[in-house]
Amino acid sequence: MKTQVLIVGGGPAGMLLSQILDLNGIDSIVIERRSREYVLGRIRAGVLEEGTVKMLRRAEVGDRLDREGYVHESVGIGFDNEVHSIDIMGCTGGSVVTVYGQTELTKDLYDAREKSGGKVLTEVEDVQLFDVDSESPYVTCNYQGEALRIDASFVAGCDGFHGPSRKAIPPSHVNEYHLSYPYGWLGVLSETPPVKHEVIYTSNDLGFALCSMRSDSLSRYYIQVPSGNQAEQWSDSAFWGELKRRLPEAVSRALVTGPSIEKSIAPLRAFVADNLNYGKLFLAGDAGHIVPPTGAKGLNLAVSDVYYLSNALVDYYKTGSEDLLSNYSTTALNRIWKTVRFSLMCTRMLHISPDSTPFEKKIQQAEIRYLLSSAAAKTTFAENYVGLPY
Ligand code: RFL
Ligand code: PHB
Repeated sequence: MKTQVLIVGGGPAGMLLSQILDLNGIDSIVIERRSREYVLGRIRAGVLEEGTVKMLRRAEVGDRLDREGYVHESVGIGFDNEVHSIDIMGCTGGSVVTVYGQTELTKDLYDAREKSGGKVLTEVEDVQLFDVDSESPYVTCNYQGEALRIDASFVAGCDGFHGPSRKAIPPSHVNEYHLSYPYGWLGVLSETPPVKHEVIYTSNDLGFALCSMRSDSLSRYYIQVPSGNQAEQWSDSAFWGELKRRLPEAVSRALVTGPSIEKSIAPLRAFVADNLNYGKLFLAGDAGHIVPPTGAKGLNLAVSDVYYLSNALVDYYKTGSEDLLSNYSTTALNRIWKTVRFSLMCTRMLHISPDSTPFEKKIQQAEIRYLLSSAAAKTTFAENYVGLPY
């Protein structure tokens, strides 16, 4: 098989890239390790930046999002037994975020690719990348029991943190930066109405808690738990009890609980591969970086990477110029590092770290009080939360 752009990974980054390339007359093949059902069943992100929404509309997959997504003009910070609202729309002069599940967004992308006859091969095994630093890169894999070779002009590595693409860059060509936290997020999805039409990030001495939603009848909640905890250790009643203890009392009282329909633990960590390009290989999304979920940036960063990469590929095929492609890594990393900074800042400000000193705890509280009392600090927070421009 042969294509212009071979895309490894059919998550949001890979599928969005393939959709935008198609709209610009560029041929691509997506190869995905999992089944479509598996990919669409992964409960993950929920908060979309304004730039992400614009990109999805530009990719002609914004209709359902515009109909069903929930526009949020503010975000809540639970602190000192109260919810303090930050008016993100007012602070930014009109920007908002949209709550729309990653599962829905990915479904829209799979449906759009299917409708236009896109080549998306799922349940592909043993993907290996070859000669990515030459003019003729290719990938081999097993598909439906047969060995397959796909030749391409470019390879887009959109295969998440554990995929093979990043490993095709020799260690001498990339610096990797890692940070891990001694805690994770235990997340529960439940068929209950959201406690408030606002995402609430709560800091409490017992640990961080987050109230979010997917629809009027579907809620998503998280609590900070120590690393090493397993989701099975947490019964539904233990989860709800702990969540209620951490939320401001008025929120706890209003919380409607019910059986969990999904429960999982995500470890918190940050990672950046400080070079997203090697020869004809370009990394985008979680393949190149991971942020802790505080601030809701992972999926949004995947989309801004795709913005830069798709522009560069379209420009190459329209004009023959490789300028944008050569600058892709530097351009994307500029925004990535600033967004990692914000995610780390939110994580540090809102979580209880088992090894923080009493002095550090006081500073952490002062940081939250400063945020809630300063118009300048709120504006800085809001500007990052709605997404830095690209
Ligand atoms: P994905 O979604 O991991 O997709 C990569 C795809 O590559 C496939 N793959 C392979 N395919 C072929 N061959 C191989 N050898 C392969 N190995 C892997 C995988 O099966 C997969 O389908 O990466 P992508 O596309 O870069 O998208 C990134 C986002 O999924 C991720 O950043 C977000 O989910 C992070 N995230 C959040 N981001 C936000 O912007 N807002 C949020 O509110 C938010 N909340 C979250 C989150 C992530 C979480 N977890 C579980 C880590 C909440 C949580 C709990
Ligand atoms: C979610 O709705 O899953 C969500 C919301 C905000 C975050 C992370 C996840 O920061």
